[in-house]
Amino acid sequence: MITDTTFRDAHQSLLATRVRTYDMAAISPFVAQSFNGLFSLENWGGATFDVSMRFLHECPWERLQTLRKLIPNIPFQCLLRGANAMGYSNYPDNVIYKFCELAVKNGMDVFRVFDSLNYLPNLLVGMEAVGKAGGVVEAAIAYTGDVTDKSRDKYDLKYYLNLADQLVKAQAHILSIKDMAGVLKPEAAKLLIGALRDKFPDIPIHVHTHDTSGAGVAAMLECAKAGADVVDAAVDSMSGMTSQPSMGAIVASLQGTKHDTGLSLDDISKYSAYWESTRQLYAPFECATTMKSGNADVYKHEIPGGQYTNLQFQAFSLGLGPQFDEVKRMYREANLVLGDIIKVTPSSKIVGDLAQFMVQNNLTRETLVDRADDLSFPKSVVDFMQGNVGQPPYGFPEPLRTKVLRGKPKVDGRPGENAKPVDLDAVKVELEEKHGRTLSEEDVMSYSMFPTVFDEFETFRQQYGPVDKLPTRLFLTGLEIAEEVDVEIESGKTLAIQLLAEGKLNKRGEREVFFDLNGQMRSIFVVDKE
Ligand code: 3PY
Ligand code: ZN
Repeated sequence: MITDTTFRDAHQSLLATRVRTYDMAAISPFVAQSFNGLFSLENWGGATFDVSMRFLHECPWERLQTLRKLIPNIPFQCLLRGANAMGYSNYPDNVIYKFCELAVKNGMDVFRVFDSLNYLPNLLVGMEAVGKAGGVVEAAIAYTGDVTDKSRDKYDLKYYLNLADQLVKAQAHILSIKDMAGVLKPEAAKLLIGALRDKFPDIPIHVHTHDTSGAGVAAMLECAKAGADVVDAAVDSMSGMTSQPSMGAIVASLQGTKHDTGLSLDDISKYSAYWESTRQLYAPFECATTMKSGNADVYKHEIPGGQYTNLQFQAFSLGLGPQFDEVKRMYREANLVLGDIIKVTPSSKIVGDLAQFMVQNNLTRETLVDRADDLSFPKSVVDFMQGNVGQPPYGFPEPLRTKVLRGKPKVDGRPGENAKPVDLDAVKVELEEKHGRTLSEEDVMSYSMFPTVFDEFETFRQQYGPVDKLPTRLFLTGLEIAEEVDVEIESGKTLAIQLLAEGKLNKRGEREVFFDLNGQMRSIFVVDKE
C-alpha cells in the first residue's frame, strides 16, 4: 500500500511547509473519492504544526478538523517527534499525553513516532501516549549510514534489528523505517527490510524515504519486494528531489505484479495536475529556485530532505551562500566530530549549526577538537552535549564533550523524565484572561508547545480575522485595484470584496484603502510597509 505525503512532508521538503489548508481542502473531495485505497494520508505533524500558526496565520487543529470532514474514509497519519511532540525540545509528559488525546479526538489515526537520536526512552513516551489515546502506534527507526557498507559498523543490520526488537516488545502496532535523508539505497533496502521481515513476520512494516539522490523509486520497489507492507510517496508533481518519490512511478512500476497497489494512474494524473498548478502559487518558497535536480552527494552529507533547503536558506542569511558546498562538506565533518549521530529534527539542526560554525571559523575536525576549550559553541551543540536531547546510541564524543561543557551539568537519562507537569487548567484561565476570549483545550495545547507563536497567532487573528479563508494568491500578494473576490468566511456567509482605490501616504506611514464590501463602500487605514 501507499501513504500519500503530499499534504505534509512533500511541501515541508519542497515549499518550506507553506501549503495552506485552503488548497488542501479544495482537492480533498477528489482525494476522498479516488484514493480510498491508500493506506493513509500524511497531513499533519512535523513542522506543519508551528509553521501553520507562524507564517500562515491558521490553526493546525482547524486544519485537521477541516480535512477530517472532507475525507472521512482514509486514515490520517501524522509525524510525532517522540518526547518533543510537535516541537523542537522535550515537553513534560502530561503535555505529550494530552496532545495525543486531543489529536485522536480531532481525527488523527496513525502516529509515526520517532526520536532524533533513536533514544528508546524518548520513543517510548511518544508510543505510550499514542497508545493510551487510542491511536495507531507506528514506531519509527530513523535510518542512517549504509547497511551494505561493512566499514560503517555503527549502524549495521544488528543495530537496526536490535532496536526493532525493542520497539516490537514495546507494543508497536506498525514498525517503520524512517529514511529522512533518502540514503536507503535499493540494495540496502532489500537487506534491511528482508531481515526485518524474517525476524518479525507479523508486524506491518512501513517505509519512509526522500528522493534526494534520485534513487527513491528504486529503493521503494525493493522494499515492496522484500516484504514491506506500506511505502511513502508524494503525488508526481509534488515528488522528487528532497520530497518523497513519485506515486505515479511507484504505482505504474508495480502494476500487474503481485504488489499492485490498486491505485488508478488516471486518478493520480488528475491529482498531480491539480498540484502542478497549485504549486505555482507557492513559487517564492520553492527550493527548486536553487536546487534543480537530484544529487547523490546526499550519501556523503546525509542532510535530511526537510532540512536541506532550510540549511541553504540559513547559510545565505549568514552570508555563507556562495560557500554552501563547503557547508554541506562540513555537515559530514560535523556529524563525525559529534560521534556519527542520527540526524533528524532536532539533532540535524545541531549538526547543521556546528557545520556553519566550522565554516565561519575556518575549523577542521582536528582543529575544532584542539581549540574546543576556547571556542564559543552554538547553544544547540552545548545542549546536545549536556544530554538535553537524549543519549546518542554510542555515547558522547570525548574529549570534545568535556571541553565543550567546561563543568556544565549533564543529564544521563531521559531529559523530560523529571520535568514538572504543566497545569493545563491554570494555563487556560491565564490565557483566556490574556486574550479576552474563551479558548479551547486545543488552543491551550498549541500555547503549551509554542507559547510565543500562539500568542502572536491569536493576536493577529483577533485583529485581522480568519485570513485562512482567503484564496492563496490573495493571501500572499493582496488585491489589485478593481479586482473583485468572493470569500466564504463560513458556510453560507460570503463576502464580496472589491478593491477600489488607495489614498496618499499620510504622516503616520498609512494609506486610506477604499473598497466595496457586499455593495457598501468602506475604507480603512493600513500601514504601508513598503
Ligand atoms: C520533522 O521532524 O519535521 C521531519 O520531517 C523529520 O524528518
Ligand atoms: Zn521525511
